[in-house]
Amino acid sequence: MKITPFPHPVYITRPILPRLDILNERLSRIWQLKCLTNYGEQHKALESGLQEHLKVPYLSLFNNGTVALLVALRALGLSQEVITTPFTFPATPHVLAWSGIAPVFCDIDARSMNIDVEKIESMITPRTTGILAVHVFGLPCNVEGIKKIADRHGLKVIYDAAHAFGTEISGKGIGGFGDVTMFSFHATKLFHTAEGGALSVAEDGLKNQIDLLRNFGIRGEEAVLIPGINGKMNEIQAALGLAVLDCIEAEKENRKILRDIYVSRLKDIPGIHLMEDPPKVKPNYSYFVIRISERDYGLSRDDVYRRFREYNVFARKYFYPLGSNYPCYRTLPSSDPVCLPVANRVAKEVLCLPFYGELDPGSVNKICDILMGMKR
Ligand code: T4K
Repeated sequence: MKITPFPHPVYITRPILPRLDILNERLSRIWQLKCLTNYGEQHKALESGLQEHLKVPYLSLFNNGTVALLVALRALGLSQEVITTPFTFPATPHVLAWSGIAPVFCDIDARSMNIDVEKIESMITPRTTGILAVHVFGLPCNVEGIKKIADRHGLKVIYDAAHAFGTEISGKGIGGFGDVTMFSFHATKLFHTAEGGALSVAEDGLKNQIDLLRNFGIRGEEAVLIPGINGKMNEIQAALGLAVLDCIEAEKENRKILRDIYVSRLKDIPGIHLMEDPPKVKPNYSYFVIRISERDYGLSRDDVYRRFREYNVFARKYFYPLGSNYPCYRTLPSSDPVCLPVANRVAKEVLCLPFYGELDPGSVNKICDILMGMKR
């Protein structure tokens, strides 16, 4: 049977939109108080609500995840070289470059697509000050392995958990590992504030330093202690976040249903590989990712991506191109593709399929039909 294209574009994601009347109640309160930013009551409520939801000791909200990462690097005093992954969104290596730090790209693990712990140690030099690892697609890095290496060499660890809102390892929130963890609350993320982010840390001293950096280094009305930046989340973002937070559990339940359909339809197709949840990990259902082996499937990832577009399906090649192949980083010694064989292969195989709670099961089945029909 001929499959017809979707009548409207089907995107990789759509943001959770809370009921307008619920959001309006919060907006009315902001209008009443005329406090639009600089830590009002919405901000306070979201900061403590998320601290509890994410099971982290301390949390600071930010206007986006990228500024949060910049502040994390500054708060930990990182400099010279930081080891990171090339398989990530541009923000990860860019915050290093913006901070005058050289990104040193380490290859990734073929299964998890996260930084390969076995390869980190060989990249450490006297100039290395830290590790910036990414919990790609919401599944955790080998946090124990990274901790051992960091402790052995006196390195700081920052996790980019932009994708990992709500992921847990053995009941512990993902933001409880490393020195600092960054969350992104961009509209494309599971939880969002349109634009926004947060840092979680284990110690109150570091939280105070982060909060100082987030607000220009200002302490009180008459003291500016350090060169800070403007990283503040405003009241309207925070109000949206509070309304979205109430929708998160229902969103995850819907996504689980969709994921189960994808898995049951795609798991036995030769050449299509699905991500598996590692043991002891509570997944957050942030992305549905397939990897396509051209040799076994008969079509390349790029073929599949193009064919999907003919059906109005806008799958995404996260993360292609690799950070190490951007013109601004490809001359770095660690960017040599010979040193990054897994990342270079994986970046040509991955495809993120449409995945959000509002997507109906019929559409997911149709996306699977399209994928399976491509080979005929
Ligand atoms: N680290 C990692 C690992 C990250 O993935 C990110 C962000 C960061 C750091 C930085 O955090 P932030 O500073 O952003 O807080 C999107 C996001 O723009 C980006 O924030 C995100 N990662 C990345 C994974 O995805 P694009 O270029 O794919 O976005 P865009 O505009 O093409 O959106 C994708 C689809 O989502 C659209 O086709 C339709 C849908 N969409 C998007 C938006 C913005 C909507 O339905 N509504 C919307 O408002 O990067």
